[in-house]
Amino acid sequence: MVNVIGLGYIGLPTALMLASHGIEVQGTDYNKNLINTLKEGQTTFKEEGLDELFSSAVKAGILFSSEYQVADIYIVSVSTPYDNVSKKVNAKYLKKAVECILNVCPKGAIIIIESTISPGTIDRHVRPLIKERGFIVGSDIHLAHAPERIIPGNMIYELLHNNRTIGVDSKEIGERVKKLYASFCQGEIEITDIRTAEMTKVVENTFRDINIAYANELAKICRFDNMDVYEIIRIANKHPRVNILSPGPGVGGHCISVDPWFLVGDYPGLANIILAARKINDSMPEFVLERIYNIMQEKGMTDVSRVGFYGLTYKENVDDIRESPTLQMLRIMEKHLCGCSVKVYDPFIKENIVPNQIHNLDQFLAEIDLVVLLVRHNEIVNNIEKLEGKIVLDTRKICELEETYRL
Ligand code: SAJ
Repeated sequence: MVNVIGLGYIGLPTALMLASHGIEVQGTDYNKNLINTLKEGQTTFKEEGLDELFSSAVKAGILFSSEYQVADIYIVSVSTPYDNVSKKVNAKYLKKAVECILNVCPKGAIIIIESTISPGTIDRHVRPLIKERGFIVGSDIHLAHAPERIIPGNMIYELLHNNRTIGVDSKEIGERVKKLYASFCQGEIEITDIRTAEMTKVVENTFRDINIAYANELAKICRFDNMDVYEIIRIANKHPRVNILSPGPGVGGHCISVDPWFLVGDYPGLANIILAARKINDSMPEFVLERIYNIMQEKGMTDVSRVGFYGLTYKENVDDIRESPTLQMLRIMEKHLCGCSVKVYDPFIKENIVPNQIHNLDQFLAEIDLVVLLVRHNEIVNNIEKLEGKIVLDTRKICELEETYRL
């Protein structure tokens, strides 16, 4: 039996996928509301194909509980934030989960950490914890690190098809963990040591952060010297070895905006490009606010309440708002203007989470003159003609209408 600990954006789909492929699974989360929602037959976030996967896992007998279970294998998928000051990984949730597992697990159990962690986290935080409790790693308890690579918006497809990495101390445990993931994963499964697996995951997300930062820096240079960054990227990408990503209002989500900080925290003085990239991406919400200010001046607009932010999530077609550029912009405005009267709308966010939030696109557009497109949701791509007559600041290159300003 497999006990999946932490039923968030990664743990839940993983638990459902295993259960749908014939593995006996119990899902555990300390959040009792979340467990109740799942027990009532509802999923806790939106993702294409998740509801169907949920039904199939329930039919297959998956169980949910806030208690840790006696199991042969544990998959830990809890949050691993970074410490704001030291920038190092904050392993408190991970350690708590491992401690709770040690309270119930039988000898010989395998603990697989899926949460993203910086290189050395298992050596520094998990092994000592197990030792302190009188267990021997490698005989009483086995450890593995199997970081997840799925992308929100295409999670179910990627769970099935992505290649995976498994870090372990011994080949035998590697093969057992590989067999578990191979129950559903059609990608290649690479077995390596734990530190390499830890580093590889962080390196992948850092690679993307640096590449996005390059696009964002180009956007700033092109704005300064009045060039079209999108046209330049489009043409540069015709080169067989150039593939520049898209500039945007910032890098949100709980992965790319977090993981590179682990390297900055652990290797200060060495992680220079990585730190610069983080700073560039973190500066983008402020850059967008400056664009708004300049456009308002140019148009003689003075009333901030006639400005609307379209999109609250960190990216298109997901309902995840963690570290979202829009929230960062709202926070900056709150701080500097002691309150913020811009209107906000996102088709994926039904509850009120910020002031002046509107829940209908037509009403939102009726109440504003300047619309700032911050997320490329399909809804706006398919309804672009509704923006006719508005002043548009498009941070995602969605809109080709006249009166469209870009980053
Ligand atoms: N973004 C841009 N320009 C781009 C691409 C992205 O501004 O050209 C922005 C997005 O709008 C968003 C942020 O970057 O705010 C991150 O979005 P994303 O789609 O690049 O990535 P995530 O955070 O949704 O998922 C990433 C993925 N990592 C990589 O592609 C290397 C995913 O495969 C990982 O599993 C995930 O992090 C994770 O959980 O670690």
